[in-house]
Formats: sequence, C-alpha cells, structure tokens
Amino acid sequence: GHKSALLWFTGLSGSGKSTISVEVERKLHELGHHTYRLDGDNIRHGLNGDLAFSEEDRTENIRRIGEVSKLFVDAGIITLAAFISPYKKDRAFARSLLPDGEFIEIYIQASIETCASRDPKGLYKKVKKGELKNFSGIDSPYEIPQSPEIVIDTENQRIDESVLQIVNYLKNKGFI
Ligand code: GGZ
Repeated sequence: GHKSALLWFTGLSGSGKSTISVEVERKLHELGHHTYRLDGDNIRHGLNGDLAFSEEDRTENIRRIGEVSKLFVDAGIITLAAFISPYKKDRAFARSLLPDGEFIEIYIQASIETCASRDPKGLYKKVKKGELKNFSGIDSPYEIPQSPEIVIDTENQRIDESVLQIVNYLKNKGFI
C-alpha cells in the first residue's frame, strides 16, 4: 500500500510540464502504481470547456481541477495535474483541499526566453504577431512559486534526470 498524493506541476507554457508529467506517470506505472493525469487535453476541452484565459476563468479552471484532483486522491490514486496555474492564491487553494503533505507542488522552471525559443505549439510566435493576448509570462502574470516542494531546472537537466528527481522525492517521503 502507499499514501496517495497530488503532484501539482506549475510553470509557463513550454516549460515542460506535460512532457515531464507524462514521463513521471510512465515511471510510476512501471513501479506498479495506479495513477491519473489531468491536463489541458482532458480538462480544458471537457469539464472546463466553458472557460478561457481571463484571471477569473483561470481561477475557476484551477478551482475545479483542484476539486476533481481531490476526488482522485480520495480514491487512492496518485494524481498528476499539469497546468500553468499562474496565481499563487489558486495553487494555495488547491493545496488547502488535501491533507498535509499530500499536495506536492512541482515548479517546472524555464525562463520565458527559453520557453519562447522552444515554442512547441507556435503560440509564442502568435503572441509576437499580436494574434494571441493575455499570454502567461508576457502580458498576463505568472507568479513564481515561493516554497514549492520540488523545483525542476529544465534548462540544466535532462528529462530523465527530472523524472528521477521527482520519483526519488516520492520514495524518500514514503509515497511509493
Ligand atoms: C497561456 C494559453 C493561452 C494564454 C492558450 N496563456 O503550452 P500549452 O498551450 O499546451 O499550455 C497552455 C495552455 C494553458 O492552459 P492551463 O489550463 O494550463 O492555464 S491556466 O492554468 O492558466 O488556467 C497553452 C494554451 O493553454 N494557451 N491561450 N493566453 N496559455
């Protein structure tokens, strides 16, 4: 048996939240753990299909994701949530829903310049052309986590090293 947990990945668009969370989930499966991953693909098109990117909508997005995540954790599933979650107060709200120690904030760190140069979806290019407004880190805030459980330095380490860093944290804390 294991304690369940919510792994909360926060960071800019293009920082690597999705990539790293997918690989952490793969590793947890290899180790025999039951997991569920929430991300833009299964949340913003369905449950939160009515929300856009204003401050109010982002807050509501994160509130619902926090509540849904809590249900998965209650069911004993190691849950991974990968969203920009730019506001400190919204991350704090999600944290407040879980028992102490079960909310693990993982800051996926990359500068805005690095994210813009990666530009996996061409969104930064659209921002530059003026076709996309209210973009996190450019003309919409991203509040850097002040005391996350884990900081991942994506500019200086490989994906497999980042995955190991997170898995080792979970082992040390007795989650897996
Ligand atoms: C930020 C945006 C925006 C704006 C569309 N700002 O890199 P992506 O594409 O796959 O991840 C981004 C995703 C952000 O959705 P979240 O639910 O994670 O955001 S939040 O936590 O702030 O509610 C990006 C895309 O949606 N996207 N417009 N204006 N990212």
